[in-house]
Amino acid sequence: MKNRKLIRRTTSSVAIVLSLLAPSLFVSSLIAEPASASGVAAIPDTGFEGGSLNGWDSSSASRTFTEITANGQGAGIISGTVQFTHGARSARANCAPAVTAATWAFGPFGSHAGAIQPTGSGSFDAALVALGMSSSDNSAIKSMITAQAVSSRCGGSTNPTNAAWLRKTVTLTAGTTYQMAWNYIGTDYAPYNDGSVTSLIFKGVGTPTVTVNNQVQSYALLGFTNPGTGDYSTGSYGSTGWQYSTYEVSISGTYDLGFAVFNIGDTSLSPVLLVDDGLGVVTRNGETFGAVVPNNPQAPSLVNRTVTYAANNADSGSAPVNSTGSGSITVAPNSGNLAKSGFTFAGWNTLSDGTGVTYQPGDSFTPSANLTLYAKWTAVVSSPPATEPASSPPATEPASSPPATVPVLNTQPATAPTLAITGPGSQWLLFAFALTLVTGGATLLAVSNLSTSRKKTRLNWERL
Ligand SMILES: [Ca+2]
Ligand SMILES: [Ca+2]
Repeated sequence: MKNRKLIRRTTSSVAIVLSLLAPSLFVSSLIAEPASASGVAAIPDTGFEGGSLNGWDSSSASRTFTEITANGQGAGIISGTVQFTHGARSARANCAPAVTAATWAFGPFGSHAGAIQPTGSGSFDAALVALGMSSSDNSAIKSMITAQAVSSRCGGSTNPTNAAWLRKTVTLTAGTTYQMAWNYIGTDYAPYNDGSVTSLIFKGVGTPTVTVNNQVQSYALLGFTNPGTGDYSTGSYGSTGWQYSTYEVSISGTYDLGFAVFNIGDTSLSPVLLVDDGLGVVTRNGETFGAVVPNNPQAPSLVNRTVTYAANNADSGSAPVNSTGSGSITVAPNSGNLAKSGFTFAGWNTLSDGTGVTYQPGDSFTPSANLTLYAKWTAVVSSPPATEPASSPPATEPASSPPATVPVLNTQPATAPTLAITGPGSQWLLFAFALTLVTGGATLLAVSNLSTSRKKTRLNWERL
């Protein structure tokens, strides 16, 4: 126990120091995720967007969690992103791998999320009673925890101790699948297990079939700490990421929707359960952290996508590390200072030649498949000269040369003698013309006689 107290003190100090040193590192975008897959409904008024636990019953009065530590804080909300910092932890043989020191940031869906963490003496048994669960459900859960301690090979204590809980009465319609979002944060380390559950208890008359997380029972195990326990697990320290829990009923009516989170074996290093009506955001050391795969194949599983960054023929620097997560991802900055001579970094592109979709650092989108984002390079443009050279006209405009000779039609009438011919009843005139044609350098010369009679006049040309 001495050792565990020391750990708790150390992680708290590290968290404070880191948050003082580098608060800007943990500013996380609050990305709104589309509410659900088609055919799945959100439960109305379960998003905590009022900034309090109004409308919910809880194990203790509402408070605001400004950070996540291993110290129990009871029930309340987070408003915006909160951090959790822990040190390294060596592997636990046959149970859990080693983990390195990390700083996590958890953001709600929207502006606020519910948060519960065991504190004081409120017991696991009392929490399950408050949620309306039966003693047989209680026994079944404890049996499962014991069995999983064996199957996980982690061992450890199996008796749940103190707990925190949230409960809200909701009205559900038969045949509809409803969902909530949750995120379990393990602040403890293997083999000291902790865990969480959700429940849906009918408040009316009758015995409906209730299905939670695809299992026909009025509860489901959610996040636990030891690997292989609960329906999802974190390992030593860490988070399950945001997950969906699902609920179906066979009788429409009012139900108590519940969440509980609890220590096991002792009351040290208390886990946290965040609750919301949509998926929030998780980063680990600044990188997007997705949803872990469930241990129980029946439990809902979110599809993770991996985004890989490629240096794309950079001369220097390194590409950001891969990012794996579900839902929306935030595009990484050029954190490794990728550079290429003669080019500037112009964001990321889905194709190596830059002709695909371009994303800028800080953009967010939801990948539909694993994909690679390539550094996009834009050639450096050389500066134009200070003064543009004037366009010089040719020194002398070539004169348009007329053709050497132009055909000239010379119709100058020759001075021709006029000969009057007189006779009875008629008059004859004779004109003489000369025509000079100059064409293509050749001169044609012709003369004509004009002959006129009573009926017609004609020119009689003769070439000379
Ligand atoms: Ca919310
Ligand atoms: Ca614990």
